[in-house]
Amino acid sequence: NRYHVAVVGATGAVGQKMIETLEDRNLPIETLTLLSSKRSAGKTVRFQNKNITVQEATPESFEGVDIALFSAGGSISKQLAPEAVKRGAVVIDNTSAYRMDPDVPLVVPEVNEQDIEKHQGIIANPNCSTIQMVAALEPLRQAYGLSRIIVSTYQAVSGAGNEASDELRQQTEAYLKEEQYTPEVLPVKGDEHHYPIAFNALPQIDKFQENGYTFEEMKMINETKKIMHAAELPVAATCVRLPIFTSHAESVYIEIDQEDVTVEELQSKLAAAPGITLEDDPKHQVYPTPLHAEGKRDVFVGRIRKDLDQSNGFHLWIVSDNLLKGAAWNSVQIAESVMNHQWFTKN
Ligand code: 11C
Repeated sequence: NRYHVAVVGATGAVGQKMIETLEDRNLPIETLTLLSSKRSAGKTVRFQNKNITVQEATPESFEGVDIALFSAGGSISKQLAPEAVKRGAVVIDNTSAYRMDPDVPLVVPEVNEQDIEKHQGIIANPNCSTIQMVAALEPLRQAYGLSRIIVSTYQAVSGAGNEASDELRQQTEAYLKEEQYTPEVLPVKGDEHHYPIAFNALPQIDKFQENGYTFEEMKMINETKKIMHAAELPVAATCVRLPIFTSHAESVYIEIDQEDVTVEELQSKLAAAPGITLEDDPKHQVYPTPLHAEGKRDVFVGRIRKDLDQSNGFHLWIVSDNLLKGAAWNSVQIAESVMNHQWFTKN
């Protein structure tokens, strides 16, 4: 079987990585349709040695499409994902539009691939900072149970799109030349105040909610519970943007359901887990960093320590490329899984 695949948001930071990942994985793609807003339509993109012209996304764009990968913002997904489904496509949506919808599976293949089977046309791809955390914690949850998660993130600007990466580059140059600059994008486009990101740390990712948490923090909390099927699991998050172009890092504290588990046991579970690379050798200063994770598909884990006071508590450092496992690669993994499903190949 060969498939007709569409990418919506083809010129964005994640869309570009989706196209590269589809090519790298050499999927059975008969035709690739690249879609965007009117503004970006007309650009050309290389795929499998051919130039493909990006077209404006309309409901009719999805005629004959088998799988549509969406990453063009929540409002585009709200508007066009149902149109794609109506025309027979399976939508893999990388926005927050449908993630908490009870009829939409929210999937990290290493954790809950089987949820894909319950889809009704749309499968949601979680938020980047959620994906890398649950991928790393699931092997430990399987082995020892999990009774608490407290996470602080160190997130890259590319999570906020190409505009935010451009802002970091320009501000850094201006700062070093001692020139004036006016922040316009971060922390959140459209919010009243903007703060410099160059040489700074911003404890706000996405908009503040009524409860004082940001939407990014609430995504990490709510999505983790949904993906792990653990509505009662206590999760707390603090999300911080740093002047890093690519890869999110996370300091994660967990409590497991068992006492007397050793760091070495956790390390061996993670070393054997799919999609995880253990980089944890403090004697030789081995641990993951965002720069080193950039361009790689795995989730990297290091700095595993037992809490000094809480006998079932551990600290971990989790790093992954936010545009790959956090977005494009996880979406393509879901697409591969869909292609391998009996119900899909028969259609
Ligand atoms: C960030 N995590 O780093 C966000 C980007 O819900 O898919 C991902 C937004 C989303 O700004």
